[in-house]
Amino acid sequence: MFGFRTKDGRQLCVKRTATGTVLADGKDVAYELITGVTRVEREGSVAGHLAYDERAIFGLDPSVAHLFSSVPRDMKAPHIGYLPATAIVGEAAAEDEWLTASLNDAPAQACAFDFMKEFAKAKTGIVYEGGREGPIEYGAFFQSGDATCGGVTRKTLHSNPPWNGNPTWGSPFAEFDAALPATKEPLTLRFAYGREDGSVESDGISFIVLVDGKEVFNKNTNEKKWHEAAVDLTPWAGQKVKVRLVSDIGPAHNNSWDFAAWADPRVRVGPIEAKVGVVMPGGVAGAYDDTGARLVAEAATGRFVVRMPARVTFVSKAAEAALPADLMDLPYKTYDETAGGMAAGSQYGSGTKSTLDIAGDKRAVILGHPPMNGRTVLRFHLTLPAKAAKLAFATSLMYTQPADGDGIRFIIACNGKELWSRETRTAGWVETEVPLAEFAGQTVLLDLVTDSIGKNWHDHSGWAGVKIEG
Ligand SMILES: [Ca+2]
Ligand SMILES: [Ca+2]
Repeated sequence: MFGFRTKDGRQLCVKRTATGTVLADGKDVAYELITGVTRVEREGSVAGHLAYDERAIFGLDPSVAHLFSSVPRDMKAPHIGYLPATAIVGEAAAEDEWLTASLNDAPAQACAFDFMKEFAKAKTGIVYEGGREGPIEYGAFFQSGDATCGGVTRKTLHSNPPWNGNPTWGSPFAEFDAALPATKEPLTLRFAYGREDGSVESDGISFIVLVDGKEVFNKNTNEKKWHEAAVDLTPWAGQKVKVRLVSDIGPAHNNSWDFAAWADPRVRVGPIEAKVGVVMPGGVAGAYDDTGARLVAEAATGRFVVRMPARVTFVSKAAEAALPADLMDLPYKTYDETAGGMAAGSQYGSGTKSTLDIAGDKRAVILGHPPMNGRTVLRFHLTLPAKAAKLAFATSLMYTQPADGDGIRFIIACNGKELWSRETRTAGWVETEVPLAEFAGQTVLLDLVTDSIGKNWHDHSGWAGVKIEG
């Protein structure tokens, strides 16, 4: 406990409590932070935190200081009304007609092997063409430290492939001797992977996991964002295994700017499914995870079974789009999405209707201009017809970017699942068709997204002729 004196002579004290810290002048609380716990049972709320019931606020990330408020919880607003103690809520947002949230394991969940802690004992090296292995050299590294993807910094093991004087292509790896516990509970390797923000140009990195030489995970990405991953290790329970993480330079063997990061890899003990209850004023018409899978509700409780980690989308009922549907004529909302979350907002006119003239080809558009290190989301809430439909549109930057532009990415996402994207630094209409068949007959959040990739300089852009067609 220690004190501050204010300009008007009052004495404010910071007190540690069981659930965080309080700054107070006697009984007069200036502010209170909740930290170190996932749940508090009391009146009040945490601004922006969407998991609570009448009794408690829950699903709090204990590593984050949450600003507590005496404002009562809004039981009628869309929120997560049930979540098991094994789960916490990351980034979340809601309007009356939808709720999206990132769900992850509570850190207290039992950990059988922590790759970060065991890293000093790991063997690192480079695997070359033909499978030959050598030590870390030629400018390569595989080390522990903070890394940032999509503006979000996490504790990681991160790597760079060999490049300086390397006679052939190769990829860095770290290999761990892990004694997995003999348990009947599921064992799951959990981590997040991504291409670091400092990487200028990369054709992608393949994040590969081998258990005793057997490939159990292989995902290629060139996106500067965290992708959560879960790999089932239950078949190896009770065994001593070699777990190898390979930051592979990709199928084209292009090592350029392959700054690869593995965030918080660990082996979790326990089920990876969580049951999630959601309260929405209009009821829940559809529930999805970010693979596009429809979540099934338990008949008895109405709770949805979610495979963790997941980014989940819940939607209320929406009118069915009559085909062909011109999205310029349908209602939509414009949001800014950054590391700080998602909120209604516009950047340099993003979300407004205008025209773009690209070398004399002038078209009506909805403007897209992302925020710095973020995205503009044009969100349509609608029900797709039962018959398979497709989305047709054209995209362009307003002008070709000069040397200090880092490009833009246009993305189509449906219920949080990315269906299409393209990255560009040059102006020119590109016509695209994206099938929507997998969402036929379903209520969706259809997002037209412009991602700044990093800087939002010269990212003026537009979406033209966006139509849902049969
Ligand atoms: Ca590569
Ligand atoms: Ca940019």
